[in-house]
Amino acid sequence: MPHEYPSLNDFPPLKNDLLLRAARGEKTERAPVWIMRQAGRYLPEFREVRKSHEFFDICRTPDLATEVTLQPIRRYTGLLDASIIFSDILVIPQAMGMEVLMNPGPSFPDPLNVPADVDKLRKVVDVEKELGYVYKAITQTRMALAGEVPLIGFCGAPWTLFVYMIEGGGSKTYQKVKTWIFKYPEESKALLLRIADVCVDFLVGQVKAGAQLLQVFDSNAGELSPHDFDHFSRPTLVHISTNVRKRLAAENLPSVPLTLFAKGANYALASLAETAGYDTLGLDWLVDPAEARRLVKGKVALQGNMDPNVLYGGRDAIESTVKRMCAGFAVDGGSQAWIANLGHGITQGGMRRLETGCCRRRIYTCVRLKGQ
Ligand code: 1CP
Repeated sequence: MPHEYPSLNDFPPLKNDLLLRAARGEKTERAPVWIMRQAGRYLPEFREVRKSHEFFDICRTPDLATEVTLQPIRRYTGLLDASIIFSDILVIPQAMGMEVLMNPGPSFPDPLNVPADVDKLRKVVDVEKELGYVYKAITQTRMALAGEVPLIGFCGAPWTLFVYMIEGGGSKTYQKVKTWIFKYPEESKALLLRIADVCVDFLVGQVKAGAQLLQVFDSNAGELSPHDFDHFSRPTLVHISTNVRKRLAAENLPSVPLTLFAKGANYALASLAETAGYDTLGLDWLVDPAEARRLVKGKVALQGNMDPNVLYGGRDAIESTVKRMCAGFAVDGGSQAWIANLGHGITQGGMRRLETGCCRRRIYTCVRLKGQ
């Protein structure tokens, strides 16, 4: 059954728009906070759901996806300023016709070994048909959130998805995927653009279903040299931002803010801010906040960037890191165009409770740690 899209007026009014204002570059009374992978394995209530459901079954069942998306929002009532729909970046390779298992990390039984294997992918991907379950989950979650916080939609960036599709899972050496780009550059670029087109459809569909901000995860960007990033990732990221914006306008959909998290690509911060077409750039912890501000010259908002392992250092380590982040990201001494987050996903043994307040007068953190 095709998903019935709600009209925007059907959704409850948003009570906390800090995230959306910060993403648009506005000055906010404090920095909004959300945490990458906030719905996931560090939460006992998530592990409880996982006991009786396979990972992708949760993604494909809107009631379950809604439930686990809401878990961190309930547990940390008032502390998180955004929710992110529970899904995975690897639903796009699935939609393109590849099998993906989760045991416990992602694995592809039949990865793309040589360019001829691309013929095994669906020629035309009907994103609505393949991923309509994500749209249902988004609509249902946005209703259930009752306007408490905005809902983030997302997808993996083409380069990062291409890595998984060729390596067949996470990789330490990136040898197979590097073989592709250096031996078959034209075939690689063609496949990357095919993936980018699916990303565009998927992101537009998520806005239609109710997503209020979109994030593109290029988690493997840092594996490319600056030159190769310019050839194999950047064009696809620009393709996505340009076409998503065009389609949203043409289909009379909200012009939601776009965030790009290109992990490890801090070498490209200045040029991404200038030309990639995203409102916010997510940062890992390898770049100093004040240096990042200097590089982007006020052209984009910033998100990040605490090393998730600082959470293991205890209250003092967390507090001093948060204070340095607040000071480094501050503009005119205040919180502006900054979304407080980690520099990558929270790990399974990460924090139980994080509260970050950041304003000119007072900075506080209140964090409880949980053992592994
Ligand atoms: O068994 C389980 O429960 C698996 C754990 C898990 C979870 C909770 C995976 C497997 N994916 C997810 C959910 C998920 N993944 C979300 C929604 C939850 C939230 O953010 O609150 C999101 C946004 C992702 C995105 C994702 N998946 C990325 C990009 C972000 C990042 O971490 O860099 C990537 C690279 C993936 C692939 C993936 N899926 C799962 C794992 C363990 C991985 C990474 C594996 C690897 O290191 O290669």
